[in-house]
Amino acid sequence: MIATALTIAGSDSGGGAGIEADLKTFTTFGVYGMVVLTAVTAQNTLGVQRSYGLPLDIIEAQLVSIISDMEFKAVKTGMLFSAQIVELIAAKLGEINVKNLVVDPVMVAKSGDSLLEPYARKTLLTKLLPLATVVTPNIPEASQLTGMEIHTVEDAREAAIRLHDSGTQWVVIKGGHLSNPQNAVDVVYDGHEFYELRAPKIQGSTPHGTGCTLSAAIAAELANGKNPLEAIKTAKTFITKAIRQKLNLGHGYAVTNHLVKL
Ligand code: PXL
Repeated sequence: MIATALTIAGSDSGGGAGIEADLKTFTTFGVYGMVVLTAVTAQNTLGVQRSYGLPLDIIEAQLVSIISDMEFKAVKTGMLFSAQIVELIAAKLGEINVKNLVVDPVMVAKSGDSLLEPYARKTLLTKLLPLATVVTPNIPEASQLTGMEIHTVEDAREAAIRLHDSGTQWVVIKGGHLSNPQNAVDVVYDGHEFYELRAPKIQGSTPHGTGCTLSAAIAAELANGKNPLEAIKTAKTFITKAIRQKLNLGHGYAVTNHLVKL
């Protein structure tokens, strides 16, 4: 039997982030991917030109189609666009008592364009995070969700404790934005212990699509039967390579290389 995973996310026409990044990452991990599309962005390496949230009924119909017929071993969520979409997804995933849910609390694109209505942050925290096995905020997202400023690894630990209080089992705070010149330090917390995952900081600017790719890799490894800590560690190794071998395909940002060999 092949491992299977579902991504609930938006489309990035440029293929660096969003559902395109998720499916490519699933494939690299040998996982068969399924999709519930929430939003469409017209996007390239220069930024997001347009963005459109799909009507609730077609989002619900996609979920019902998959849930009523197919098995998936893990789920990840990415761009959810609005509070109403977050509510819908949380209600449906709650009904089926979802297992192995990875929530990437996507808020803004690398270009600074908004991917989630500000009002929806609270819905994410109160409705979706309680269902999550793993949540993977970067520093600005963790800061928005907890209402605290995060500058140091100590701050990130405090934010991880607060996010764990929302009901999520594992918190991964991605340290790429911390002011540590040598290492990218991710803080991982399961409610009992802290783990710090370090990788030497890669020179040059970070490519587009790293967050989607990391969370998709964690979901893929959960689908492959790994425990959360193993899945998180393997995903970190993978994203480090995918950043190092980033691709220059347009006139703006480089994109994450989802096809690197593990
Ligand atoms: O990186 C977050 C993200 C998620 N989903 C879509 C995106 C982006 C970033 O641009 O476009 C569709």
